[in-house]
Amino acid sequence: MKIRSFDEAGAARLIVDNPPVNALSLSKGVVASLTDALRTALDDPAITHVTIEGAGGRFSAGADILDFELPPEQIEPTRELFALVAGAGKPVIALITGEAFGGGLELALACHARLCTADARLGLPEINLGLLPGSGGTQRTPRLIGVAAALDLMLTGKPVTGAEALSLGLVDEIQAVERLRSAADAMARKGVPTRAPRADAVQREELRLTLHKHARLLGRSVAARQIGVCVEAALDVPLYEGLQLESRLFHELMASSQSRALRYAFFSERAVARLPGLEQVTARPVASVGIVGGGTMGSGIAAAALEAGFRVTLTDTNADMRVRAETVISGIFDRDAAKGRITPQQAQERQSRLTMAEGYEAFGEVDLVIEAVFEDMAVKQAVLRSLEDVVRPDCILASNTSTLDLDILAAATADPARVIGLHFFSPAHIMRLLEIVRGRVSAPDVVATALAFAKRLRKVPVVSGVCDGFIGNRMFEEMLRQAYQLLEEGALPAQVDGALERFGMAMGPLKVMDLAGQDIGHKIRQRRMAEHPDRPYSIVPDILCELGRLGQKTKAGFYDYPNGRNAVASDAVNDMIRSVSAQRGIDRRAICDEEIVERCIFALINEGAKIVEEGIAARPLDVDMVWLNGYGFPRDRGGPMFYADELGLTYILARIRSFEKLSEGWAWKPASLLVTLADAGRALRSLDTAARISV
Ligand code: 3H9
Repeated sequence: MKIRSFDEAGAARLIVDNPPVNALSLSKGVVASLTDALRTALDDPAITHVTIEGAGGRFSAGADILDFELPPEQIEPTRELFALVAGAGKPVIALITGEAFGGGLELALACHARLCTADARLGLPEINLGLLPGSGGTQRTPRLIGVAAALDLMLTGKPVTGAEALSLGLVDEIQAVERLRSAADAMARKGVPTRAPRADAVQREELRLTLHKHARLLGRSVAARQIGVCVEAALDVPLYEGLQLESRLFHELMASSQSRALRYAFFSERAVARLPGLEQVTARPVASVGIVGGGTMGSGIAAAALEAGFRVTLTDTNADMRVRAETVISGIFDRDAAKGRITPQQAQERQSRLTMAEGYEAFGEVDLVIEAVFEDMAVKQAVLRSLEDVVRPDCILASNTSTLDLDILAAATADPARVIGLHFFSPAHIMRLLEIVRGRVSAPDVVATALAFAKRLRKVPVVSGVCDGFIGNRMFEEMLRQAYQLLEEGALPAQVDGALERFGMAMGPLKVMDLAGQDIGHKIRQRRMAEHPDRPYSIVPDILCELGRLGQKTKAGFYDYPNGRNAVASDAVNDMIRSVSAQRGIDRRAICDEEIVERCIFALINEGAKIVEEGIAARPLDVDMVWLNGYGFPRDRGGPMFYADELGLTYILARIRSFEKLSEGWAWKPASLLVTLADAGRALRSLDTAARISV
């Protein structure tokens, strides 16, 4: 039963009970049952007022996102329900605990009053799905709390706490959870509060200023612009007309490519942890974690694990490194406390679960050990072998390698089935992506444990098979190859990065290499040249290294960094690039942004398709989640695989074949998977059927 109800003290108590998040589902009958229960209460003369609450300590996470495939008229019952609530002849009061998000908050806004707990979370996150609040939010929120606060709520999508909601005027009272019902009864007896409307002229000025504040977002997000349109209408037209406009724009947005991409991202981020084939596998319990190595990665991983509630033991043979690691970790928690993200007590409690140790003996009872030592096969193999002598037989051994072959690493141990890769991205306590590298013989329950562990760290875990660079770096190498090639053919760094940043990448690839350090790329290229001496490589990045321009750390790379962080175009580098072209006999030509984007992004798509074809990634969505969460691919384009489907595989393939004629044509051999799917008129997304995705 999705709605429970009972009568008490003259009140009808309606409880939304649709686990896990009490979504106001149409297809599961939640909206219909709530409408019936409300009608019954309103028709019953013994009932003086109605309260609505959510079961399990959460009010409602909003509309059921899976319903969004329904035709527009089938979504109407939600709006009809909210109209019934707003127009009820008896007070209807929302009692909010946990989350009231999206349609959940809009239901509460349609009520005549709202009571909530201080720690409840209220928000209108529809923008994160490329939508606007479509059941009254854009009209009722500004009328209740003013346009500035309403726009901030809708454009950031960030929730506010109950206490903040009270100061905004979004709710009427804060109450302890056990007092909510009786306080609502008292309010109904006294009469629900009413508010005076705000002065029009002030509101108009606030609208102008707030839209100006969010100008950058408005430039990119269609939903943001439509939210602005609706909120402006809230100042100009009666509620009824505003609601009609909102409904029309909501349905337009639903069909937009940005919204489809963002909804795909929402479900895919959850689907990555449900790896096909592991459905019946039970994860091993993990309460304590050992970490080997107190460097940047080791410290970051320790901070992430402590934050998630694990007991952590960190070892480093070097006493100075131990001191440094402890300072780095406490610094992370102190900064969080100073910014008000956690209390000083929480910071202390996290730190208290950390034990520093010199040797591996301290790992006797831990459930999982992650080595984060120097990136060298022999060093890492020696660490794993030594660990085997002290840990329990069921303890999982994880390596944080970013480049080494996990199968060779695991082969050095007596039980390779318990070895897995956990490729954290730096800074490890912040970056959401975690590549879980599954060795040829990694045991299924070891993979399932790694996934469950990552979920507890609130990471987006993507399982990758063993290959050079795993999913993310292997694809990035192909993007970089094009970026370097474009430099030699006629583009300059600011143009390459600019085109990709305008496409939506968080940072252009050349700036990424300046941040990572040109010496890292140099090492990888040396390896590649040894593996394939027959292939031509761009020499531009190697000359940078020879010039000592290693990136941000030397204040000079592809760009100059006079203040250490902000990139400024370098005449010296631009001249060097031109002279490389001359030296290689290349007639430099004008290159347009479109060519830059196509070559760099289609290179990702082609390599991503090969990765799926080889089974390195289980599904296209796994590739996409790597790129959204670790490499700054624009979320509103869904990821390289989703974007390929949006453009059409036939088009992508035709362009890839035309690029095959370029000087590095060998790098453009089309993935067989692309050819097969394009020939069959199918999309990459059709391979994602195991995931619960509807776009
Ligand atoms: C809206 O309301 C439109 C209206 O304005 C207009 C209507 C006309 N629907 O995140 P979790 C699933 S738009 C369907 O892992 P947590 C989720 O997929 C909506 N399913 O848990 C997952 O499924 P699975 C505006 C939903 O505790 C499971 O619930 N609302 C929905 O870490 C658990 O989720 C939002 O955008 C949904 N609305 O976080 C809220 N929400 O287990 C989006 C969740 O099969 N949701 N699921 O993978 C959230 O922010 C988080 O899920 C929440 C819980 C904070 C609620």
